[in-house]
Amino acid sequence: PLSDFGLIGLAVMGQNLVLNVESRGFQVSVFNRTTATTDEFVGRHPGKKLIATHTLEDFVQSLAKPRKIQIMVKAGAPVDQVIEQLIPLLEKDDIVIDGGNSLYTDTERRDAYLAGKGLRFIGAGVSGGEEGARKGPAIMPGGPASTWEVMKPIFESIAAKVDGQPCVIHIGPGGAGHYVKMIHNGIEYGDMQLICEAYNLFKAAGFTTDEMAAIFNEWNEGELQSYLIQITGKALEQKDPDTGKPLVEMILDKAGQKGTGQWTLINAAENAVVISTINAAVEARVLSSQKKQRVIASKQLQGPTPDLSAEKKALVAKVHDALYASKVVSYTQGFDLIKTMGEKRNWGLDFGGIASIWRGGCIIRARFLNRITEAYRDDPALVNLMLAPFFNALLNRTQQSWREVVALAVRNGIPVPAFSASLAYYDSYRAEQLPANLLQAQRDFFGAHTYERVDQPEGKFFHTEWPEVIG
Ligand code: NBP
Repeated sequence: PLSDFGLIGLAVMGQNLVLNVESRGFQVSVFNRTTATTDEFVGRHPGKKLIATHTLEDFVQSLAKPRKIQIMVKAGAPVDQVIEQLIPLLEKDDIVIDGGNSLYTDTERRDAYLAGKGLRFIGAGVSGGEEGARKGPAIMPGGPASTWEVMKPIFESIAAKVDGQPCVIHIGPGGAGHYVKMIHNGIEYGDMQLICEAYNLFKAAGFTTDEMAAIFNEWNEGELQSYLIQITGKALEQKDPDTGKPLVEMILDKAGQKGTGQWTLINAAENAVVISTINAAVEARVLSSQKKQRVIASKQLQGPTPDLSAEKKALVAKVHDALYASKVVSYTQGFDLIKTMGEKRNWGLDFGGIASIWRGGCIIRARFLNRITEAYRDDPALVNLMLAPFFNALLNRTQQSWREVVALAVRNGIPVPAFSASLAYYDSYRAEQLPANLLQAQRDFFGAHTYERVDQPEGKFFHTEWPEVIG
């Protein structure tokens, strides 16, 4: 019989997705540029409903119509190359799905291009890494609603399930799915950095790695319950087989990145949306990668000798609050960006739905996402997540500890870029008065940019003839 689904690109993600789809009762045809990989993969799974193909022609011919073909190759030019090779082999209404981490503007371009050829296209963000792909990822598909309806049974059956709900919804048209996946990755950067800052403070306060593992394991039982907290506890427990030391202490402090965090920053800048927590997280990775410079600077640039020993006992609860509050700020900013772009592009996004599909399968899955869903269900027009009753109360409850943690870190010369950027956002957002009055004076001074007055209606602009400055 002909296959229900086809997948091109049998690397980590592709192989695991194929096994997932097959396990839900579908027959899957597979193709990989390097055909030995195809044979090796299918050979490793005897008895499964997998069809190995060695040419794209055979691959396409092995699929039931309308064909459903998911591309799972390296993002960028390889996706275009595969699409070009497929086009002459496909027929009207066949569906091509790009499940890689494609830039949403590439997805918009491909969507329009394929539509012009009578083909249907879905750009779907897939999160969850290897394990998610195999057992159930969160899927963020973008494209025409009518195409989503065709793909829905397969996507819903392979997605992660939380409270019986599949972690997939139709995000919106065109690039909306890949866009939301990009923001998901930005938020993931923020979550990871916040956890690392907590770890760094605990380390400076003299906690052993095992003690820290116990803290994160305990946090994972409470409000902060999340996949990233869970794996942090497990990672801290891991011992290096060669030295017997905690493995994390043997890992070089140089972080890599693949670009989705930077894409998020660029998009935020284009839309004038503040995402300072994610920004701090991306920049923290950049500075971490400059290890050689940091080693030199550590011998020249002075700071205090950290001494957090007196704070050790109280620190755990305070850092917990600082982490939670900062995380709320990070999601507030992420959703602000999603909302801004969604409105600009008329994507008709369901913010509560987006938070709810992130509860399972994906890297940022967390208990507290339920609260975001509730906030948007209660008030779909919510302007800023921090003002939703639950988060408002949470921030009021945690802000004192949060400040104490940031102050302690600053006094001890311990960098907490994401904690402090989040707090600065909180304090700026809640400030009735900011010093931008002086800023407007400066702008009017040197550039005659004009200003509004506190005693005059909004939208009325004034200019002052400032004194001339010489020299
Ligand atoms: P990679 O991103 O490492 O891509 C490897 C695959 O791309 C191989 O099948 C390779 O074929 C194929 N490929 C390349 Br490279 N250039 C090609 C070309 N010009 N034509 C045809 N095939 C080509 O694989 P991955 O890590 O499984 O990720 C796949 C996608 O999923 C990426 O977009 C990634 O960003 C995204 N993603 C990954 C993860 C993760 O945890 N790894 C999570 C979420 C999303 P070959 O075998 O012949 O070299």
